[in-house]
Amino acid sequence: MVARALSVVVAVAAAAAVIRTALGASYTVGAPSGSWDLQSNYIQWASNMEFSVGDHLVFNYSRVAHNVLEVSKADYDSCNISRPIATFQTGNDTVQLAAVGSRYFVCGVSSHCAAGMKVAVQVQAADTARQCRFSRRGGRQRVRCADQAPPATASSAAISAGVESLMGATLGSIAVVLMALY
Ligand SMILES: [Cu+2]
Repeated sequence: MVARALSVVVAVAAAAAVIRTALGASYTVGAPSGSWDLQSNYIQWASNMEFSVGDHLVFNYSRVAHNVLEVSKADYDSCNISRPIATFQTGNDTVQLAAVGSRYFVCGVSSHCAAGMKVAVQVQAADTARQCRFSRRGGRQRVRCADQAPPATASSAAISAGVESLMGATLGSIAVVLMALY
């Protein structure tokens, strides 16, 4: 019974991941337990996430206390803030993840980077990610994977708003279908 419920949850989560990819997801750095601050563990935060091309990061912070510098890997590793690739300092900054590869961000205020205020993200191609479903029957674990569809290209705010309400309905019906199957 528990295993059955779990496999439904996993399947719905996989479906959500697909829709997320098609829309381009928004990730607030440090959320939900924190934001861009001196308390959060960003290595742990990023390890729970999968970033795809088309997603974006949001940095929320007090602009008098912090900023956001995008830097090279070498400068990320050494906390060198003297030659940023880009500087963000509004307190509510959106950074597009437009290409595959690694991105590195640090706080450029005082010694905040050395204190752990730094985050690295690995951005994957949206159309090569796979969704997998795990289930267990008769003591054997089964994994079924399917390739995701390429992401939609249209992404205006108006379209996103419409799709999001549609998304809720779609997820609901997927959950109902799965519960009927099991
Ligand atoms: Cu800071």
